[in-house]
Amino acid sequence: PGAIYLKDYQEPDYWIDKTDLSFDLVENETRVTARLQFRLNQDRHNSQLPPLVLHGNADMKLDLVKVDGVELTPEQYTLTSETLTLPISSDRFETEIVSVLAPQDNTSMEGLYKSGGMYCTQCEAEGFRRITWYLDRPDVMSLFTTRITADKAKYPVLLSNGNCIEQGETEDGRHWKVWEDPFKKPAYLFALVAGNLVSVEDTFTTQSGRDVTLQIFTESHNITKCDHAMRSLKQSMRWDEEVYGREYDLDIFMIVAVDDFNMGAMENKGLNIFNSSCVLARADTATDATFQRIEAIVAHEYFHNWSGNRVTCRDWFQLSLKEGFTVFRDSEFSADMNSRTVKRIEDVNHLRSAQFAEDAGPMAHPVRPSSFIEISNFYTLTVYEKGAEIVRMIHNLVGKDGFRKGSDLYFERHDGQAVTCEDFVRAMEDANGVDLSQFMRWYTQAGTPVLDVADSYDADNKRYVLEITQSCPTTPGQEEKEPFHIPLGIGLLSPAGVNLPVGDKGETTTVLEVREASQQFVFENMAERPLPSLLRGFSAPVRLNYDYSREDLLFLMRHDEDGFNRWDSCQRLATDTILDLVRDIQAANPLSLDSRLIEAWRELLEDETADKAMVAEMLSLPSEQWLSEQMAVIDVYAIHEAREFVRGELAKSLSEPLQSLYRGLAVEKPYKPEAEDIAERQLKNICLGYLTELDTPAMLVLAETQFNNATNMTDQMAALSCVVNGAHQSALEKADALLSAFHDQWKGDANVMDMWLSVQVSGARMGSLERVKKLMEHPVFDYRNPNKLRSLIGAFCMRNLKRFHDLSGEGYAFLADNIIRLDKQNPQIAARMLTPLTRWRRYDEQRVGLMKGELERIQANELSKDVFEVVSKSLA
Ligand code: BAL
Ligand code: ZN
Repeated sequence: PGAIYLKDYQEPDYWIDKTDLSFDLVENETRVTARLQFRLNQDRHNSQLPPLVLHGNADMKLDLVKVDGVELTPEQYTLTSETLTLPISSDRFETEIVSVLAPQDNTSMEGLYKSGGMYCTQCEAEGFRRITWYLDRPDVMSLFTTRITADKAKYPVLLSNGNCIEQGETEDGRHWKVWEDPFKKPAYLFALVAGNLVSVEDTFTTQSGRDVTLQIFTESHNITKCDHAMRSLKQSMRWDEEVYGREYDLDIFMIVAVDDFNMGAMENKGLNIFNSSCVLARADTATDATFQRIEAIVAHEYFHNWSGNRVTCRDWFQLSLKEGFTVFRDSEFSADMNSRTVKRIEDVNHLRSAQFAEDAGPMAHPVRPSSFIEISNFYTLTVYEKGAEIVRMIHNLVGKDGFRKGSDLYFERHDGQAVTCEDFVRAMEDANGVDLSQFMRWYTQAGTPVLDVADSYDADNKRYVLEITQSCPTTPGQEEKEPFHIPLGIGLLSPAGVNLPVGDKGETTTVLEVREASQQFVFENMAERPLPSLLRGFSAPVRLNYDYSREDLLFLMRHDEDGFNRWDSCQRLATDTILDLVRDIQAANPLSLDSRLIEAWRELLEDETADKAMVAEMLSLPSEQWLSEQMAVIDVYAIHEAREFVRGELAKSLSEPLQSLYRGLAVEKPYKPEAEDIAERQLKNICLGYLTELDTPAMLVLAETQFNNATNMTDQMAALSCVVNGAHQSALEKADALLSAFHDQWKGDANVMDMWLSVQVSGARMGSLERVKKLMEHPVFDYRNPNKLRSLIGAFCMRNLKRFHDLSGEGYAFLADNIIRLDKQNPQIAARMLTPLTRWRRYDEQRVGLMKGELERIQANELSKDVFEVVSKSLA
């Protein structure tokens, strides 16, 4: 398969003004009749009429083609596996095309397919071409009408985008509905659902006083799990009005929960389709993390109505135009609903441990890629999370009010259009009178920039100087990098711990604009040598090196006014300590834990006035993924051993304060998914995690009691996880007993069973490959369901690093076998699950050989474009 390039972008030859679809849903055979009104794109062609080349897919059968009412014979058109080409003789014409589909056999979960007993669709990015032949590209925006006919008893609910304008019944037990979407949209936003569903309903009154009906549809046994999503939806709608001035534009907004879904959710106009794991929650079935994820994803999909649907992408290279902006929007929403600093810590933690790895691997690509083979492979952390960081940097550069002026101009200027990342940045420039031309490099250059910071102090002249050098590692296809425009938030602390004035108006934080490869920033009138607090709030997605001593880090943990940097200093302290131990393990030295880490943890545990959410974040050790990123050659076993050693030593040394904090927090109260309560549960369960590292029956009883008495899933799952992951030899039996009890309690709940699968394979103690293989035979596992694949195979290969990277190579062979099998069923998921093998160059020689061997074994198969692209780029 070949690549397509951004530089080759051309407008389409024709526009589609109207799209009129009719679905006849019949078991085993669905007929789709598409009547399309075309108009020549005069900007590209004045007189000559090019043939019409429509996108399609080999899985569809073509039953009929008419142009302006005249049926074409097969000699008159050209049909390939990917296109249908029709001769054209007029600059305005209408086509009628009938395609025949087999949704029940569609396991790719792109286009129209069946999930459980219902029909549903997923069209982004290029799924619509599996429903009918079409100009399936986001710059072709059309008005859609959709008629759905199906058996009334089996599919009482028939949904599509927009408003239902007609409905009726036929004599043979079937019924039909016609939906009309008054807004032009690209085909990727089309959606259809037909099923036996129930709904919860609410209303929202917009700022201009219009009433909007809100509905969440689900299978009847899940109807009690929709309240949190509904509350989140209403909060999102209000927030978008208040913060961005954006009002909802249809009379009805629908969300449908489906069990089989490749992504988290999809923002189809007026009819969002959600993976059930991202919408259903009840206190006893979902953890705090799930509640928060639902709040964020409901908001994200809702916000797309403006950032994505009203203003969409010209082409798929611009994906971050809608995704980066919308992730930024949902992240700010979550920050406003919960703790801003904690949200920032969570986002940055994710970015640094996973996106930085992507940026350093063979699939590294700019936030706006310049080429791709399969666009599905570019729904990445780089496009989403780093894309959001770019938008955040603009926000930091132009300020809150400037950003609002820019977004107002962007929405006003481009409403109803398909545009580019330049258009977004230009609106920000024009509204604020700033020049962001150098800043645009963030969209075009891949790789994580590195800032090396050195400082000097001239006591005679009371002058302090920060010397900043930037560089960016090479990435595939990009040897040379030009300097980035980097907003660097900083503060300076006096030796007494005072945050000194550094800004023009005496502010204690200032943003330095780094633009050169090497640049100096001078601070006058510094009575004493200060300690810098650098990259405050993680003001740019870079790696920052400054030679902090451990005393410096402890000092910043205590005195830095920037909450994010207090946490980051704590992380650096733990990272440095663990990496020292890794070196000791490699040198076969005896291990002993730096007492400064113990004392820092003690201080955190004993500080009764501290913000609990912050303490919980600070007590969480850096992940094995993040630690791996710090090593030139990743030593999986040593990282695991060192981190476990630190957990064990902290638990031993701090057993008393841990127990006392735990007991203080273990008070029964009604469950509320609100920031303060979430922080208390999180801190309590972190203490329990450390305590179950102690190989004592009493601590096991503590966890077991919590498991048995829990009235919410957060506490029950945390207790289970502590026993499973903290399980010393003596506790393994107990862990199995709890897993079995949990299974019996929750086996009827698919989303809870996903957690049950993950918890027992993501930690090294219980998560053997044998267990994974055995669970694949368990009745709750379903190879066709992406959530089950992610929860079992994904969790083992991505999180259980010690077992996956076992030197026998069995983990690698297991993943490769499954990629080969899965590629025939669901290429998107197969390509995504391949990620751990793509990092093969980062390991020791033996693992390099084993991982590369498995990639080559995969490559020897006939592959989808999705897997082909990832494998071939990984081996290049
Ligand atoms: N557009 C795909 C799902 C999402 O990012 O909202
Ligand atoms: Zn999105």
